[in-house]
Amino acid sequence: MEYRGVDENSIFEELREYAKKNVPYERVLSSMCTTPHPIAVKVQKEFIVSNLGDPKLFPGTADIEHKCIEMLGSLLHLPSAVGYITTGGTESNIQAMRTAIQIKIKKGGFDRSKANIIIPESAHYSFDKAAQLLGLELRKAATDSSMRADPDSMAKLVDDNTVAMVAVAGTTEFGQVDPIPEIGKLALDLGIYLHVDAAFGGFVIPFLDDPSRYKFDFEVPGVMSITIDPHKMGLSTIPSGSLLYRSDYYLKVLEINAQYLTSQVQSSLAGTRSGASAAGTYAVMRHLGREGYREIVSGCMKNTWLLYDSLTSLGLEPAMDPVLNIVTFIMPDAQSVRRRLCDRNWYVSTTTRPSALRMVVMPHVTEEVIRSFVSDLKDVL
Ligand code: 0PR
Repeated sequence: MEYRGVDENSIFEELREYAKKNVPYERVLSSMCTTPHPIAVKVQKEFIVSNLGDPKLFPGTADIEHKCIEMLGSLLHLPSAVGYITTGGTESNIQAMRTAIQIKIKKGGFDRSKANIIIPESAHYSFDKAAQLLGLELRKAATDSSMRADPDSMAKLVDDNTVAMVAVAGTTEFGQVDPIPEIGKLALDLGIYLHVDAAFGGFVIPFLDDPSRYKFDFEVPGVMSITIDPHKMGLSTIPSGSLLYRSDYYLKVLEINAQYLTSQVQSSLAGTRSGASAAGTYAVMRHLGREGYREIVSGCMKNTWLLYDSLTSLGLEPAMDPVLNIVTFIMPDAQSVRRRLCDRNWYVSTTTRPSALRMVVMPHVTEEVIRSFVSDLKDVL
């Protein structure tokens, strides 16, 4: 830091130069984030001073957070659900695993040094982080030919020291939904905590033409907590994640004494945390309503099939039919295709098993973007 401060205009000029280096979302088919809804951006400024880490100082913002959880709970078939706004899927997943451990400790009769969690091999890498942080053995269950978790494989990995099982509603790579009712039954039979990672799918599945096709939320017996991210398909600003629990008990087991806070206790992982994120999330959910999200998801799915059909017409082979707005095409040299697309300022990602090119059809991936992308992909191939 220099001794003498710099005037505002110069700072803006400097920052705009930096911003120019960033890739505009219209060239990005690899991201689960998108341009946030303008209302989410607009309302944040008014809550920028709010710290939800000390909610008794900001009771109005805390009410907004509760309303967010209530809206999310009703979307996930449990209006009485409890929880809080997090920084994203990673924090929510870590916290869910921490909850499961605390519950197991309360129950007693297990060896903490041998604690393990069972996740499908398709689960997000945030569970690897959770396992490292919390000293958990990570047991990865097989997926079937359509990349869905195999409940039998999960069952085989369970032992007395299993603290949680995880299922995914909208996998990161393929956008697949695990057979959550079957996994829920297994979890109930074995008395194991089940967490559902719907970081991506939570704001997509309820708005599909036939949402009942994929049961993934609190309507499934056995599901104790759910990760659902407003900063992905919820169109809120970064960072906005959320973690919901079936009942208050799960938040209680996380409580840490914090006498110097007005609330005396804290359940969240982050201490000081953004009230602006909660306000932005509240605003966009209230503004769009289910109808608004349905329109957005319907547009994304239409474009998903447009991209799918266009790539099939090029003679490419899909890795699977899209379930959500993620398209994957088999490509042994996916990495090199990705690099060549990058040279043309297109950003896509790849999967490893099978080797495929992966595109996420977020709301900024419009029909026009798809046509221009397909034309460049054709050249590149
Ligand atoms: N769970 C699932 C199923 C996810 O797909 C992700 C993120 C997470 C949890 C973790 O969420 P946070 O990143 O909010 O902590 N999936 C994407 C990924 O890692 C996130 C992403 C978003 C990556 C935008 C790139 C990007 O440009 O691939």
